Amino acid sequence: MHNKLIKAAGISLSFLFLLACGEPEPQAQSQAVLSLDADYTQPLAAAPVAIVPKPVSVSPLDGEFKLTAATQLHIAAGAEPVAQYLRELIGPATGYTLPLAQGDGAPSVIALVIDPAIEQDEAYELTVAPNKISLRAKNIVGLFWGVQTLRQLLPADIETNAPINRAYWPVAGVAIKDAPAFKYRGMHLDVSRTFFPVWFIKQYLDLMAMHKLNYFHWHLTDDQGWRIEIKQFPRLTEVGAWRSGTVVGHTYDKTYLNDNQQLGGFYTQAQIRDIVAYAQARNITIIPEIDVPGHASAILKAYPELACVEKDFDVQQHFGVFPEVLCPTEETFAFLEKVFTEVAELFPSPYLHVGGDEVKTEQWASCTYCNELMAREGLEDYFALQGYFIGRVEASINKLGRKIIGWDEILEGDVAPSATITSWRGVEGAIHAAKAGHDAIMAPGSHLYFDHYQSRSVDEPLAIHGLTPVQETYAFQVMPDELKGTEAANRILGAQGHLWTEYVRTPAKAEYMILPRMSALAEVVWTGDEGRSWNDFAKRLPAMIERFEQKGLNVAKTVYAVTSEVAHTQQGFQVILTSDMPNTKIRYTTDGSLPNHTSPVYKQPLLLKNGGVVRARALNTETGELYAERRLTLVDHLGLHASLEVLTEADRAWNTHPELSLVDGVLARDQIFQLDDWATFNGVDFEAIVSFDTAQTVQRLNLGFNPGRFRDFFGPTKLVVLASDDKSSWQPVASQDFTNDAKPQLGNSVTLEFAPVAAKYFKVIAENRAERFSTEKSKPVPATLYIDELIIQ
Ligand code: TNX
Repeated sequence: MHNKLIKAAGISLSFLFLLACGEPEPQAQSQAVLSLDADYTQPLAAAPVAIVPKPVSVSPLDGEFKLTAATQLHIAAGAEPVAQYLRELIGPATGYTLPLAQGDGAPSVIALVIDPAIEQDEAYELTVAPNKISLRAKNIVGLFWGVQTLRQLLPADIETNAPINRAYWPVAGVAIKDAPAFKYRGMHLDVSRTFFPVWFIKQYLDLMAMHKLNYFHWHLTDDQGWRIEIKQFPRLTEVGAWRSGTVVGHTYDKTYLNDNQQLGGFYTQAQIRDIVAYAQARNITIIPEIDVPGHASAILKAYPELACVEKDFDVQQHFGVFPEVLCPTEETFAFLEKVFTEVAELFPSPYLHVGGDEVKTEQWASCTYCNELMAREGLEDYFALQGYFIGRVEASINKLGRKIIGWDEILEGDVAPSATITSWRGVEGAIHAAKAGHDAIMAPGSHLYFDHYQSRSVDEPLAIHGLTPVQETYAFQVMPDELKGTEAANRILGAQGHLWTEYVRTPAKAEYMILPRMSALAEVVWTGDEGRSWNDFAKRLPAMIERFEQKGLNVAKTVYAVTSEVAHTQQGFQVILTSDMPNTKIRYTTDGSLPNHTSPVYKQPLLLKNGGVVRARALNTETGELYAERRLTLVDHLGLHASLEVLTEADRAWNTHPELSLVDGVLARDQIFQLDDWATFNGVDFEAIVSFDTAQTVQRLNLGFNPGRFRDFFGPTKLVVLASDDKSSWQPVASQDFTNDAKPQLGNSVTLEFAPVAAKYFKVIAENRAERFSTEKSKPVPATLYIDELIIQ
């Protein structure tokens, strides 16, 4: 029981940075800080070179280039669009127009050169000398990425839209050579669950361009709304783009609230053409996704004749996986062919995404037509029917001269090798696909889903579930070891980050979820598996965050979240606090108060003899900013000195050792909801035996059942405790009914207090309600009981 190491940090990288735990020296960073304080009459120092994603090589050169109103552009034939982009990029802040160079002798020139000597696609070379910035690439794609690098060499306030009157804009002398590690570098956005306006999509594309990301996977249709105008089927948007309410809070919470507000929207074909052109000007290919045959509620509300069953379909008002599925009839395939024909006219992408994820087959099972079709086609199961469905859609799309991409589920249906796979359920889908001759895109939820929480801070806004800190995204290895050096390695095209938007209801929150995880992703796919290191990235990241803020974006600072390791030893709880960022100190308290600028600075592991509350925040030593807290509630109780045997069946999918986590002294009820911290019981009671070496006196039990600030779960209906000295005859000690629990009365835990009883063995029973009503499934399901800690006192 002693020296139990409790993994409270959940971040594998954190140990690497223990050395930084002392009091770090403030980094000497002279970067162009905050335009608000800048004195524009004084010459500004050039920004230190801090490029994200990290280029292949960066060599400092003497001197600096001064960008002024007199700077002229030398533009290679064909490079005009890049020149135009550069002008638009720097125009608002500088007011400069960058006229064309007249002859060779101009004193201040930016040259955009097409150089056939540079062989690799998308590669570029950038040299900054006092009189000339020279950017060379094989083609305009490389030039465009080079402009993104040049942009990051300029002072951060180049990103503002307001004009800044400055004598010149300095660029540090440097020679950069660069090329991407992977050719597919993507970001996904779900506009069905939340509809985002055109300006936001353009901003998303701008951010992608800044990060040298080149594929935008646009998730345009789902159960909660159809978002693309299709001329032949107007009801898709007249009816399918609107829902008459949205769940308030999380779908899986115990009470279902709905805002009853009509909500929706869609992109007209004109808007889509405009967005496609905008993306093209940024070297971004937009891959539209029309998700079939599942996630079809919005389609079926508009055209119920495409369903296998008769039902009053609706555009869904909450989130989850629904049984609504398209029926594999000729009518459906003809419909989809027409839809994809219009989609293909709008999007020049070589790929069209057909979805294929999370298909429920119950509506197929109840349909005579489907079963006859299966018999006729020799389809053995519903996976095969799904394969048949995707195969038919693929044939239509191939006729349009395009290739399909599908989520990894489509592999289960024997899909043709010409399909590319987006591997979201881990990396195995991609490995399997690559070996079977498919191209594949890495998209594992574990590292690349930006709808997950980014830190354990209780202050994190509601997220769907999961924990994917920036560090975790950064650590993602695109090329699996087992494929390295094999033929199949060529099939791994790259990777993409995802923003599903069930719980991302505003542009500001979307910005928060992607920034700066998008920066970490960029380095994963551009810099590649070799040649990048967190320590190095962490030094460059503050400059990137500064650029986002200059743009007025809502950036998450969760990368500054303090991480922790807790061990319980003979002396008490030992707490190690870590910051993964170099420009920080950690300030902490143990008196329950929120740390402020005068709280103690963390220097060495803390020892809390009898437990207590540790609240810690990182302090940015450059800006003075204090970030969101890491809170640890540690309780020393008899359970830490006992062994625990769980008698009922725990769901061990996420937490393999509930016997340990239930008595580790670390409470999870005041953090984000993270499944691995909780013992989980589906449709069964929690029943456990606590065994002591010698008899102990017990008079109080407490069980936490409700996670975090933004979730609301059912607690146990009853607590029962029995005692025994031989583990066979049990004496009742106490019991209490909590059937009518409510969060405001109970808080996040239930407590049972009783007259002291001494015994070697205690049996604890927390009764679970038999069922709860599932909003997702619209019917009662077995209730789940979560318990973070069994506090025994
Ligand atoms: C699974 S990823 C889904 C989406 C959800 C997402 C939430 C995939 C192909 N399907 O419908 O939005 O999880 O993280």
